Amino acid sequence: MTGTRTYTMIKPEAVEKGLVGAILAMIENGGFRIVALKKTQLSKAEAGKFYEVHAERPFYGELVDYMSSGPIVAAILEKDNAVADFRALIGSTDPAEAAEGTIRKAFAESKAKNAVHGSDSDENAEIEGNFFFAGREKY
Ligand code: FUP
Repeated sequence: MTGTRTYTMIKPEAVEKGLVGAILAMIENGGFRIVALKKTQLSKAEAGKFYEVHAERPFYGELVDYMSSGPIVAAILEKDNAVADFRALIGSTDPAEAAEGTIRKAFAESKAKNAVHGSDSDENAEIEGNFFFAGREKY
């Protein structure tokens, strides 16, 4: 069975550039229902924990610094086949490779500053959503 929820973050550079409304519009127009939504900022320790799976990658330190550098907008989204459909909507990690019509094609600056995060599995969607939201914040 494919899961119905995924987790996303609008990353610091996109929040700074005033793209929250435009990105949420693309998400809703893509057929996703917003289950939970908040603006917050990750501490370095929280960003480190969130991206723990990438700890051995050469870009980990920069990724943690960047993701804790300013506020983000966190959301849980709902749709049939949410994880795969949302990754299709956001496009490739590298905006140079992202397809026309995707959020990263429209708004990402680089592989690191790529506008949005999208969970890569149902299991991670649940872990990531629970990292940011309590039960009473999900509707
Ligand atoms: P994605 O799932 O598309 O967000 O991409 P990855 O899981 O491969 O990477 C996680 C995050 O690491 C990306 F959002 C941005 C960052 N990253 C870099 O900073 N440099 C790279 O070369 C690859 C990824």
